[in-house]
Amino acid sequence: MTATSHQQSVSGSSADSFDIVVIGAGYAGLYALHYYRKLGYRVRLYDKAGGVGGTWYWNRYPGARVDIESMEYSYSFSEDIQQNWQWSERYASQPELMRYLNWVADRLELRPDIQLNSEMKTARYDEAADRWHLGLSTGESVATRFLVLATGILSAAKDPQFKNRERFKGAVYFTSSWPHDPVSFKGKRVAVIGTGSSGIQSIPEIAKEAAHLTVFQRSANFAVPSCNRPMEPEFERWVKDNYLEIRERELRTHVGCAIVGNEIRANPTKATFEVSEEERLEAFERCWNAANFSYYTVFTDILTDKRANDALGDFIRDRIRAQVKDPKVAELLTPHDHPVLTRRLCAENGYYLTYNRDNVLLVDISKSGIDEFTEKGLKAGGKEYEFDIIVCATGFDAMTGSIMRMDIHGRGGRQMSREWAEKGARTRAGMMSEGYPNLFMLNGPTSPAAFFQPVLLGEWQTRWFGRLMRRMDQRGFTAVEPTVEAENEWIQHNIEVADHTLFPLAKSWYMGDNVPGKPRVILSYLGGFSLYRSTLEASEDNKYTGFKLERAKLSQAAE
Ligand code: NA7
Repeated sequence: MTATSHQQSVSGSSADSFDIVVIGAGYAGLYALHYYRKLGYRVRLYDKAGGVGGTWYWNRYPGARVDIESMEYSYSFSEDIQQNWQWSERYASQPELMRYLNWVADRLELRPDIQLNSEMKTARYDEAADRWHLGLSTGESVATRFLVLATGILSAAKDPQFKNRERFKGAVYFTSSWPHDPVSFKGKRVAVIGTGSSGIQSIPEIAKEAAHLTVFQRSANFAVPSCNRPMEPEFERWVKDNYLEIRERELRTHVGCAIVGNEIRANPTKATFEVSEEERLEAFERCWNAANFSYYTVFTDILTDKRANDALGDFIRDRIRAQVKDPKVAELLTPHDHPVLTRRLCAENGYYLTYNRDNVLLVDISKSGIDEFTEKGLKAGGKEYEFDIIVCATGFDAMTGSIMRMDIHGRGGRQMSREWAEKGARTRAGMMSEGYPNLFMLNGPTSPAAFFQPVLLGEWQTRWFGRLMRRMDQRGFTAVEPTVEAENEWIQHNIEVADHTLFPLAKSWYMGDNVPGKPRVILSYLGGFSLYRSTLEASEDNKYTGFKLERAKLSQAAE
């Protein structure tokens, strides 16, 4: 007997028809399955992967690790889970995150309602029946009243389209879809292309093993110490004893993280130059010794005032230079082309020190890029380099990629990927899109997902949708979508908020810059979760202002 088969289905639908289909078995999708099942809905979760874990299933490259404290980057909805799971490190590694998510899936008995190796390829909305019809990679067709996309913000790998890629006779690996069998670099000549978070995490690990490593850097990024260390039992006890307060505080901070070092912190109250230079440097130093998320809230104006931001930028630049022996290499690794924090701050674990090793070479490709792949390696800046292995750490079509790669057709056959390719992501609060009724997004584009602890955001959004579906069922509504006006208002608000920050000054995946042809617009809401939450709760309290609720066509005809 499955976990749900004994529950009363809300709609009483047939075997291949569900109340809710969830796509994606990462943090957000697993919780959605659990929560909606508990509400009594008939739910099925599909994922193209061979296991649960979402982004952590795929990104299993050496050194992969979360950049948020493990005690915070974990489910908050269940005391049982919070209290009974033990993290071994302050910042969990990919294998530990996988163990955690598998443990959760077992503990909540989720597996009977999860179908793996099943990618949703198409979704078509049937306006007459208010149903989504889904086509899966397995050839199956499934119908559902509500479709929940929990497909992740960094899950659609970018294809860097290197010229003559097929010519290279050695092995090519992508950090974003790392093999399950261990990759040996022993005695090998290895290249890494890309120095974002994935490159910065994997480079030190690869360098330890490879005969020689060449890193191809197109742009330098800011990286700060990950501050990872074994979990201290006293710290773990203190967090577990204070989880209630910590979780509440997280929801009131800008980034969804309340722990800095071993303390609970609130949002900043002082501006950078309101304090003495000594105090300012002390605050930066505290961040250096704490966690990379603490930098985002070190002072009130750090993301909005260029001079304030430069003070922090200079502090980190000095620290980068101090770690690298060769001044020319140090200068190449020091970013000057964007304000700090406007690209995701990377968490490093020996990254800069790696360039002091004899077996590591940094090649600046900021002007030339990669010319082409060759039989023996690759050419950059007109020079050929020979390799056994090339690792591409070249990033993602962030926020929108995973949704746009599915063929989703809403009212009147409207195609989401075509509309978003032309106009950018169009949503109300990153939750729903006009013309695509009953399609819910968790951590969707223009939600705060890339700028707020995504596990908490996914939980909160899941419950908001849960209340909406309950209300619809109680009142006999069968379809919901945002109004065009509410969607336009959100898009405008999102842009205006970003324009008050320094984010538009950087080329970044937050702005869609890393994918050629992608419309340039901020993809993550920067106004803070408090404002985001109050906007959506106010709508809910007011009979869902900004959303259109409709009754079934058949019942309307009968009235
Ligand atoms: P990122 O941060 O987007 O980094 C990708 C890196 O790859 C970056 O250095 C890029 O240079 C480089 N890149 C991308 N395409 C090319 C081509 N065609 N040629 C050379 N170099 C290229 O992705 P990550 O996977 O590292 O991290 C993603 C997020 O995961 C991260 O922000 C954290 O939130 C977790 P560029 O900067 O574009 O010049």
